[in-house]
Amino acid sequence: MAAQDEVGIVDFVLLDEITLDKFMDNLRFRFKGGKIYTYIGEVCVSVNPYRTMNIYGPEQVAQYKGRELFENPPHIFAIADAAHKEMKQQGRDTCIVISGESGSGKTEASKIIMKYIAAVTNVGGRQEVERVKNVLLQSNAILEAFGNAKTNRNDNSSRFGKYMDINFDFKGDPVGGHISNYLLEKSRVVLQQTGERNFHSFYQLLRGSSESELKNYRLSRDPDTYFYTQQGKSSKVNTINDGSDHRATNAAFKTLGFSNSEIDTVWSIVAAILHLGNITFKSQEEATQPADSSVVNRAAAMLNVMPGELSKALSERVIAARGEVMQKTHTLSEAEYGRDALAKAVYDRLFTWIVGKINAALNVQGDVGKKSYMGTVIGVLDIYGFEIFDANSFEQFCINYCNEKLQQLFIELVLKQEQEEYLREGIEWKNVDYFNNQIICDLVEQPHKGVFAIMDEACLNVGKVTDETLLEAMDKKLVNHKHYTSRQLSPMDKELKHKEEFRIRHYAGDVVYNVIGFLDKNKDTLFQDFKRLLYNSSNKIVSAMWPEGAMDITKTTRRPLTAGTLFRNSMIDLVKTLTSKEPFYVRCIKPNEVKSPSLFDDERVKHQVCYLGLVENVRVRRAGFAYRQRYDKFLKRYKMISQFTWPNFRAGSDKDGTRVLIEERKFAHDVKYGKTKIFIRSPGTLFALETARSELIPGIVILLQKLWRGTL
Ligand code: AOV
Ligand code: MG
Repeated sequence: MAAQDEVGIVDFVLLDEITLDKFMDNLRFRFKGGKIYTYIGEVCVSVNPYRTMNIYGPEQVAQYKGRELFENPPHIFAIADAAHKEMKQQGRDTCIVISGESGSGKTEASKIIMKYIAAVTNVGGRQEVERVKNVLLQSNAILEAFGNAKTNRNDNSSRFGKYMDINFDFKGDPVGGHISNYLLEKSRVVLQQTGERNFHSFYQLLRGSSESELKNYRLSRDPDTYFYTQQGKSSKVNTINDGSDHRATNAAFKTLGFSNSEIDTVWSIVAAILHLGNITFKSQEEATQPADSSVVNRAAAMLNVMPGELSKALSERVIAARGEVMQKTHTLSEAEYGRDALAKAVYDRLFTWIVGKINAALNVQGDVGKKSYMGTVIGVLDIYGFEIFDANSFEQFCINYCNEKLQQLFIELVLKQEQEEYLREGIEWKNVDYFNNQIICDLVEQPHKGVFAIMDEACLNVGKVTDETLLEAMDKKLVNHKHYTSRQLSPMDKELKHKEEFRIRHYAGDVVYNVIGFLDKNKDTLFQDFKRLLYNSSNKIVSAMWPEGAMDITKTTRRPLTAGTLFRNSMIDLVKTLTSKEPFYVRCIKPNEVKSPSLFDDERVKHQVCYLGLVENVRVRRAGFAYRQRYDKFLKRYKMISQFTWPNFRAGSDKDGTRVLIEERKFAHDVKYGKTKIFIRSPGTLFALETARSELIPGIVILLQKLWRGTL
């Protein structure tokens, strides 16, 4: 196999010298030449092109369908196909892990993968499979409307993590799926930094609704009218058409089988939140009340609750002390806090409910839904990327921890296990060093000593625990940790300007977090009064979203797990799920900070290449081998190309057979024999074996010319 396609080297493993500079040269050269994909073995490195690329059409689908990675120029289609092929041929669950920082192209990659899978399956045109494919594709429009927002890093930034399993039947056709969503950044509902927006859904509702719809929702069109949609002072984004997106969202709702009243309820809830945000309070003597009852009325109408009840729940709360139930009026700040907590919780619940509905539509149905269904899955992971903002809070902490976990998985599976396998197989091997971020994962998630544990401990303390005392506790426990410091511990550090700040040295860079709000976001409680209010809504859908509103306040209940602990547990589960599958990786890179299709910002890209461990990846891979297979499996596939092994195996072990076959074909220089597996260095050898095999198998006519084009 020649190393070149039209532009540069298609697989970094084939660089003549593996250095950061050479890596960068090739990546830059390819990006400038319009080639956004390059391999490291089976890992696909993708650079965000920031422009529409004409490489995802039917022609390319046909070009990649059923082919081996090395037969075509690098493309994300090839990764999707490899995952599909592996699943179909080996009957193994596979997953595609897409990582990279915010704005690097993960969500786009995940959609391209899903479209490809939809395009290459169901040749038989079965109706149920068509339906499932439609639901899979259309669900993105809904999830992005409600879970994505404009941030200062990305106009369409995922504010939740998504792991999607696609179920396949024995024919390799999608018959269902399941989405797991991770921690939605709900604080955005009530608070946005300058230059950012609330979730797209709010602007879609305002800009996309007809006049009469707006009237029904008692809204006025301008997002600047609403406190929850104007804080970032950037309600219009020129890459986004909220009006047409609104139509797409509604069309997707229809495709997924949401009823009209469900769709109306969804938008009513979004409207209710906008109204809630405009409620202000006035305090008189001991009491605090909404300043303007007409705003309360509107919000109440949208939630189908009694305005008086909403007003009451916003002004006071019921507390239970020693079995007795009492009313306690809010202070002004408690009232404002309650209002925002309500808005966040309502949106969060709505999002969860929507995901639940999508999952119901994706449920494996019909014959394959029966117990006998022995299908396999492809998992696609698209999370929120590593991010650093001017102000970083609990949400960034969770998001960045999530990225640490994925990096750890990559290290574990690609760098560590690969090297361990060489050791195990007795293959001679020069160790490759890399930075192992396990130490940062520990810093965050360790029992007792990790940040989440320290936070939980603080939350358990009734009494005077504040964010400041939380920080003190962290300082005390983490004082000697290399990746942690705070203003208190490093008073001379210029990056730490405020006493509430601490810094974590993440694998992808240093992030300064402000501890204010951490405790509260971790506890994540909502006054019972609100839950009861919503449970009592005359809208059945709203009511069903709040079953715990039926609970009696005097009954002591177990303390629910904190947001941090829930998130940590879900990440640990996620990693387990991913490790149980055969992984494929897409490593996304952001070429510049200004969304330019032509600018390749050397420093920024170099930084990413370094922290993603890509050069180390190449080293491990290169010193290593492009392909390895157990001797028995290898022979099963290739025995027909040697008279020693076909039609009759002339005695000896599978290893012996393999050795004779390889020597006959003159590939001895390119392989090593491990204890149980053969290791083949270059893809070209495998390709030649494949070609020899297909020439011998009648019925499989491969157009050599086409095969050799481009990559050879
Ligand atoms: P992300 O998912 O990695 O960020 P996106 O997938 O949303 O990043 O990509 C950001 C933007 O880059 C998209 O809206 C497109 O404009 C552009 N883009 C990315 N990939 C492509 C592509 N293959 N072709 C054309 N344009 C592309 V975040 O969700 O913020 O971590 O939390
Ligand atoms: Mg995204």
